[in-house]
Amino acid sequence: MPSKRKQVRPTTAPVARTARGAEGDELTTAHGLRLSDTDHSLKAGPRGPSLLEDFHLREKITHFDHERIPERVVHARGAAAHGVFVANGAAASVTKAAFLAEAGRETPVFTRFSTVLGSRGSADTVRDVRGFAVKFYTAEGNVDLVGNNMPVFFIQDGIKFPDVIHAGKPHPDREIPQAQSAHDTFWDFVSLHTEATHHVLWAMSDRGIPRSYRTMEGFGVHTFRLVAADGATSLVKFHWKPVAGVHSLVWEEAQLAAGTDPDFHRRDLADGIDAGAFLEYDLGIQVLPDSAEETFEGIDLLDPTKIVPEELAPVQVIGRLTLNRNPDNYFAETEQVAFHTGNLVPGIEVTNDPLMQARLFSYLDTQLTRLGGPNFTQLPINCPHAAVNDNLRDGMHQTLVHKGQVAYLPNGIDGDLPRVSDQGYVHLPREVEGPKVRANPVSFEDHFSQATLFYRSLTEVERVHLVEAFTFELGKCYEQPIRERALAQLANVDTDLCAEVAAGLGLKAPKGKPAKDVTPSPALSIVVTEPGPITGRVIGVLAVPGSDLTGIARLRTAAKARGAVVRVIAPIGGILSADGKEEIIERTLLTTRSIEYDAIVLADGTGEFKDIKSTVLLQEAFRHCKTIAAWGSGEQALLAAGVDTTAPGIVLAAKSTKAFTTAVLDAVGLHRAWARADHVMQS
Ligand code: HDE
Repeated sequence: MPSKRKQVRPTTAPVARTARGAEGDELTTAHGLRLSDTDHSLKAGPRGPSLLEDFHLREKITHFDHERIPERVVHARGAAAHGVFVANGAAASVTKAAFLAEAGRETPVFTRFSTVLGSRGSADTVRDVRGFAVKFYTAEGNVDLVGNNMPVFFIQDGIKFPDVIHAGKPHPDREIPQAQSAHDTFWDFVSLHTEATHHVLWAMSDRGIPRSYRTMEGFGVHTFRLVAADGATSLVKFHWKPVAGVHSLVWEEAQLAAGTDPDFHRRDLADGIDAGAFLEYDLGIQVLPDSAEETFEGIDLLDPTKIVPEELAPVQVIGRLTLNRNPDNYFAETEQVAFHTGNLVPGIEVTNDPLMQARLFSYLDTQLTRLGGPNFTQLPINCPHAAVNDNLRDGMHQTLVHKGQVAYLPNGIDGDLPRVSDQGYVHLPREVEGPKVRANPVSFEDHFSQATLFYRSLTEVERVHLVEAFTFELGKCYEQPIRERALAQLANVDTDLCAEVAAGLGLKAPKGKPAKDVTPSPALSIVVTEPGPITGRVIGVLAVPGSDLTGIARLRTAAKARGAVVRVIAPIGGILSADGKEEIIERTLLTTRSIEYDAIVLADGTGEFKDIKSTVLLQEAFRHCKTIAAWGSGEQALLAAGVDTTAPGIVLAAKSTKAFTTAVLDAVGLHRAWARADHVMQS
């Protein structure tokens, strides 16, 4: 007997939708009444008061008054993209979840990147953790991998989350500073709460200021349990590895960008996708044996302040994520997407990591307030692509018109449908025992050894950045005892690190007991020595009337072939033309800053040109160790701007040739000429 149960969407108006999603071309009220005027309120005479009777005025203003929903408590500032995940089959031995295991299976995804501390309108490039949340619309239901760009977290137990967030958010009395950790309450908390040490080192490292979402790693943070088809289980850590490599900004650049282009990361994401330079990440897993102790090489896998170094357990790639479509509407998609760590399918389970356990409660709970009730799964961006057949009914914003009489089980009226499935999610039976306590395992007490491991795994230039970041942040604190406590914490990480930060603050370095036998993990460093992909990178070419337009076109073609773009910068706007060729001027010295470019190239013809703004542009690019290049008379302009053309990362040529463009693009592929950092300090 066919089921009488049906879930149908409300009948849509019998009018075709236009490209912008509207029904027809005529303006109507929300109730479909066509309007003849939307610019004048109904008044008692042209100079008279407005009339309460004006239903259009009231509807228009009332709807406007309610346009905002509560922003996310954390991760309010975000940007997102649609894409696809394609599994390569390598996970088949460890999980029965088809979207991960089946070679070639394509799963649509929606990925939202975010900062943690700032409000929705805050700047993208602040020093902070980045969220990396992926919703997989699998055939078995939605799976959310709600990760960050750092593999560890500030706290070991979710009950501390309100504490760390309250400490990091602006001070409650004046609501400053916005989207910053460089303030007293943050450092007060993390210096007292030493389990945050490892994470604080990550946040103060270059990972806290990514170049773009494209060049950012992602981590599941917690250990998950995968279940294979034969029931065998493994403990795993998830990693997203960006195909474009891991790269960051430098701090001064991040600060400049926060002012000149607060949308730096979301613009880069959207522009890249529009230009066909899609974002790509490999999904990898570290597979660790599922033992009773839940440890690996002495590392407690339930402790979210610990990593498993890749040298001990290699990351095995199980598929690739490609982000290839921008959202059509920020609010409907990016703002309304609702992630939940409990969205799982058979083959993936959570572990007893006490941070993860609290998250399993929090995400569903927060959506009820943020999205105004329990029916947010019906919003298009949250709708599973699998069939939904629940007995959940009514509630705010119910958009389904459920039919029939039955919304319960068991039932005799509707054939006892919907029935439970033999393919359904079964929690793996596992023993749970122990006294009821508010306590952590003893192994959670090691708060420093992995912070030491992280610091000692960095290259010299990364260590310098880390020291500068600590010195900057602590230098912004007003309370001396907080600085001193933070130094005491660093003394237990590394003596040199502590001494250098102390020197920068003008304080005496305290003594500590840093771990001695730490084996560095080179995989933690992000400095590259071979040119990598330059997809999505931006090369600014400074040109003037009379510049060599053929050379610019050659660079553009070569850059485009490698997924990068060239933007022409000139003193004033318009079009440059010579010998029948034209170049549109995309930026003028008034509308640009160095932060927009990964490299700045001076075209032949700029030799006599000198302007304080171009000098600043070049000086900043020089200080930030970006590629600087010139051909022909461009070299003269470089010298006139005070650029040391003998420094590393400066590419010069008499003419624009293929070899020159290749050298420029390869230099961009190194991300930065870090060897120049010494010249910068001396100059
Ligand atoms: Fe979240 N987190 N979180 N978090 N989190 C939220 O959920 C929470 C944690 C992460 O783009 C909220 O929908 C608790 C770790 C991302 O929409 C909220 C704890 C990691 C996003 C919440 C944590 C994350 C969130 C706010 C400690 C990395 C943005 C709005 C137990 C593995 C998702 C929302 C998006 C968002 C709670 C810790 C990642 C309040 C209680 C660890 C990427 O539910």
